[in-house]
Amino acid sequence: MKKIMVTGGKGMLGYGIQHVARLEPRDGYQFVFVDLEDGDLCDLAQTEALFARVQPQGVIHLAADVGGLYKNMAQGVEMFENNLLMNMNVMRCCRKFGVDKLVSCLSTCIFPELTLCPHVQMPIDESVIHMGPPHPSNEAYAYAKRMVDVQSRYYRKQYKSNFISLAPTNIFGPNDNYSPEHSHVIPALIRKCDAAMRQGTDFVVWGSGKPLRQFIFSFDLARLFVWAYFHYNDPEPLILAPDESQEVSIGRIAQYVADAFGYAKPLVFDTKYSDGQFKRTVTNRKLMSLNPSFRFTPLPEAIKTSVQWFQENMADARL
Ligand code: GFB
Repeated sequence: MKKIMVTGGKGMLGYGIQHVARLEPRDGYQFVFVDLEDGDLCDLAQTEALFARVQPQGVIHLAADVGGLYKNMAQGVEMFENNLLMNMNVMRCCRKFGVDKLVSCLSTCIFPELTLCPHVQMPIDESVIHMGPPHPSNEAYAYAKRMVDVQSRYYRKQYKSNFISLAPTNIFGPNDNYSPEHSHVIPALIRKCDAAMRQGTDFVVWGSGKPLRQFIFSFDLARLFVWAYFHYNDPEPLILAPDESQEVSIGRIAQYVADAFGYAKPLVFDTKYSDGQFKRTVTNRKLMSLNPSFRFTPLPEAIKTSVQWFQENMADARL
């Protein structure tokens, strides 16, 4: 039985891969989900001990120091250092322990901020990843993640390592991180709308609600990560996002959350909070050329599933 070790296995995307592995088991393969309590990947000795214990043939590396706009603005040092350390140690151990395939995780927030790079056109594709500075709101995280692309390509070039990197757009789904200060927008809105329904208060959306994002449901992304593990072997990163036409405003996504809760009052927008990056439209042209039959879950349905998970699992949720 070949073992595929999933780091960050207890996080949102790890939970999604657990869901997919149950629904669509792969003959001859066993997924092994590990998390911080199994070893701190920022520490090389603990990372080596984890690899020695699991002896994986494959790795899907999801563990990261991540967060939404406001965490990125407040903790750039930790997000830069922790992600560099984890990615460095995982790649070193993949080579040392003879891992056949490594899948690492980038993000579409790491691509050039177009208002700073007039030479880069929208929609963004995989070829422009290093062609200009990222948006200032998550610059530290973005540069740490860009090094995953560089490190993967040089392991492939120098040691023939089959290391790939995938760049999802904004992810949401069950078992997300719902902490008010550090979470991404959709789990933050879910937590806030739940509180507004319970307390009869206003559902307050931070910022103007005007910025635009492409959101990907964690269960769809998990299927794409497993597909890429078995079918994608290029050195270039691969963007994983729904079509550009699925780009929505923060205000629209907040309304989907309100609808899922049955919250009937008007949304309130608190513009003293930063909007962050206005727009980062990416194309999924390369993904759809390689996996043309893939279908994304419609956004309102995915939001409803995520809200329902929160309502049913609030006691265990990361608040
Ligand atoms: O997911 P998010 O925090 O980060 O979304 P980014 C920020 C947008 O949602 C801003 C609005 O326009 C916020 O004004 N927003 C509204 C809120 N209410 C809230 C709220 O209660 N909490 C939060 N967090 N936002 C992320 C990166 O950027 O993109 C990640 O920070 C990751 O690292 C992801 O790469 C793909 O979408 O701006």
